Amino acid sequence: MIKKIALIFGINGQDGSYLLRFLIKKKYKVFGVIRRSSNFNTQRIDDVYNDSKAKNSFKLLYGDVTDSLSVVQIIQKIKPDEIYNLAAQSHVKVSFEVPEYTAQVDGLGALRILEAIKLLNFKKTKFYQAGTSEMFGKSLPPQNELTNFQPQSPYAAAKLYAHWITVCYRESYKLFACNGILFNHESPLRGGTFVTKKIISGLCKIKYKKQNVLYLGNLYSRRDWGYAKDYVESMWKMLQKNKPDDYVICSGKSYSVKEFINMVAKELKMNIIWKGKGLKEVGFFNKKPIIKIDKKYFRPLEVNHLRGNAMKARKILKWNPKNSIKNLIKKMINFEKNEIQNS
Ligand code: NAP
Ligand code: F7E
Repeated sequence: MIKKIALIFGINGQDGSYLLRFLIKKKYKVFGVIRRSSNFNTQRIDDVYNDSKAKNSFKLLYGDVTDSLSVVQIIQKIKPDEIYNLAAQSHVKVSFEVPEYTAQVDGLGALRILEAIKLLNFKKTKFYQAGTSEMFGKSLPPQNELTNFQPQSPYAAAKLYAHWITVCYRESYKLFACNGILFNHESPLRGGTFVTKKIISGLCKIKYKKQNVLYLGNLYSRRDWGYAKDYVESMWKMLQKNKPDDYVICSGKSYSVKEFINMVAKELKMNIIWKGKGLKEVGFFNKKPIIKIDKKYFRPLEVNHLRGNAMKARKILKWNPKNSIKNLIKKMINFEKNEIQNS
């Protein structure tokens, strides 16, 4: 049987790791692009890489979406059936500090891949672009494919360029190119500076006396959180349709950061008492202040409320998230407890 070939940019990130596992189960041969780093950066995929059963199904290559030549050469060599562009500087707050770099990677990165597919005349290669609910910015919820984009950060503006250049190449050159507009999705493999992982890791460490205080920023923004493993399936589903299109992927429910903290605390059987307001708001556990606000975690502009409507994906892709936020929290807590026990 001839295996389909997938190429993933951003393979060692959270989503890359779940997508790799998903595609290997679907019997793909997967090539992943990693950047050279001064230390090992493949922890999320090492188990698959070292698994002898996956040996002939998974290869890593060095490359970078800011380097057009490496992008063209890799695509020319691999001749992929499907390309997933997950590569990004994906932290919204950090994008205010490195806006030009973020535009290079998150905006022009997509253009470089699309241009390579066009130049090589790889008409059969399908392309997935990792778009984001951040592009909706200050548009009010519920957000769907018809909602106006009003980006509120350099990250969102860069991703919006990638979104429209994907549409442009689809319509101009008839490429099979799709935008997934994914709302926040989390997992045990989420990077430690994103709020869900930071909260779960912080509260677990506080419970087991490995940390005293957790410092956070805005507790009142609301997000529509889902489980990354469910969301990567939608990426693949988009590329299996007869026609390329754009889809919102979300759970349809939103919670504030403070509500998320309270859900995690409940699961950990920690009763948090909140006192004070604004920068003076504090969360107490057993009379000790364990959550404090630090203004360094606030952004110059905030996206206040994201809550999506995934009706189109449900109908056309037959995609449905399998895990509730409660399941997600349980999985993340279990992972964190194991990490603490093994440390
Ligand atoms: P992530 O964990 O931050 O992973 C990003 C990946 O991109 C990493 O593998 C990173 O490699 C790679 N990368 C960064 N710069 C690169 C470059 N110049 N060339 C090649 N690779 C590069 O992000 P994620 O949560 O998995 O998200 C995957 C994608 O979906 C991202 O594009 C993100 O913006 C988007 N997205 C995420 C969410 C979410 O809630 N998770 C929601 C909507 C959209 P290094 O390890 O070398 O840095
Ligand atoms: O922030 C607030 C913060 O950084 C969520 C990325 O995957 O999803 C992610 O972007 C909310 C924000 O995610 C802290 O102000 C409070 O309102 O976890 P986050 P994000 O900015 O929503 C989208 C869809 C993406 O595409 C992105 O790639 O939490 N918040 N206190 C905090 N956030 C952080 N990071 N750290 C805090 O201490």
